Amino acid sequence: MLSILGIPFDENSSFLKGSAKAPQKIIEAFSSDSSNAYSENGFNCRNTEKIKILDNLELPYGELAIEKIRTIIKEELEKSNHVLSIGGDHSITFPIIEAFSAKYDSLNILHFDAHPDLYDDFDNNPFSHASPFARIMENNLVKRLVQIGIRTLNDHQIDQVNRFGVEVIEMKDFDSDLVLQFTGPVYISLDLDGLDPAYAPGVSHPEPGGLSTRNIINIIHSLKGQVIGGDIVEYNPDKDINDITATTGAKLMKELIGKIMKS
Ligand SMILES: [Mn+2]
Repeated sequence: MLSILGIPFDENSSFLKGSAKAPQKIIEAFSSDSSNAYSENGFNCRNTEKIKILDNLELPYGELAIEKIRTIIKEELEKSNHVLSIGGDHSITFPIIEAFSAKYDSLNILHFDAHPDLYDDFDNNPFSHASPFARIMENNLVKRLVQIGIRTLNDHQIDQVNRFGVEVIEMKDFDSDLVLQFTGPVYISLDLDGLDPAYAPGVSHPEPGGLSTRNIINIIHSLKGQVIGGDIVEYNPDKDINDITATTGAKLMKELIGKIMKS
């Protein structure tokens, strides 16, 4: 069983709010009759015996929200084997990974993003959406972090990459024939701004020169390893054009579900 959980939370966004409105829009696009329910690897994503769409999480303010996300994901992982979270800003990934690492040993993270999100501290907020992977790595929650699509490294973040041994595949070095191999469970964290803004204009921090939708789908399809969960974050409906980004988020949601359920 895989549970889909909307996490409408954007308190830790540093520049623009709006991603709290994302889960409803992406799940609407996912459920829309404009497309059928199948992932490209042949899984019926609307099979209600295997896929459960939960009500969006209702969250308190501040650090209590982080605690609640961790608790709910832990509870859900006890009931279902897999959880796919729809954010929200990227700060949700830290408490989610705390919950996953309690269940899964030797966890790997595959992280698509324009940004490494490794700031030790951003605007005096350790839970900033610019910092979740610093919190994950300093707490030794995963054995391997691979980042793809990165095109915003600064000196501080290069220091953090080296400090934590992060494997960064920068956009300038990206090879579209890339095939990734992992030992042990893989969690996929997908920030929609990893895509080029041409494919996903509805984000708070658009960074031109990014991945195509097909690049990401090919990496997910060709990945060798067991994918056990993931998240799709940072969609900002206020910045979208004709729901392009919601539709793209829903497509990637299907491909992630297909990969999880068939891997
Ligand atoms: Mn980003």
